Amino acid sequence: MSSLLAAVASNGEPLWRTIQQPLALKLAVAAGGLALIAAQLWWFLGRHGHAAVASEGERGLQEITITVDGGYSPARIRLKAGQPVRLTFHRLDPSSCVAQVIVPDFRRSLDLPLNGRTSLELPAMQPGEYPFHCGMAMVRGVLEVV
Ligand SMILES: [Cu+2]
Repeated sequence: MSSLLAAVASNGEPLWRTIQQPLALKLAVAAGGLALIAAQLWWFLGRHGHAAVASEGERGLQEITITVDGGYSPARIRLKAGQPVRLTFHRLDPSSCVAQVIVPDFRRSLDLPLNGRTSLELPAMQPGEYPFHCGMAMVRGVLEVV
């Protein structure tokens, strides 16, 4: 390690030197970094608000419209177990990121035309959580079946 610290350029100047920073500044930078990490985890993994409840139609079909604009709204949808589901995605966001939605547990994917409404029917589910996300898994939602 000491040989590294003693490294000098051909002109005799040290290759780098340590700049002393006040401890408070180091702590502030570390705290800022941790806060950003926490915000990122919350954004990608956290629960954002309460679950929206799907409406119930004929023969117990549960229906909900999900607006796709920057994210899924609602992103958390509460459904009843044992009854079929129709999700309608209304895409307003021109970003190609959200042009496709995937429900991995059902091996279903759906292309969402811009400004269109596209429906996906899913069979009755067991209680549990079933995530859905965009083609790159950056925009996320979850079906909360109880
Ligand atoms: Cu995406």
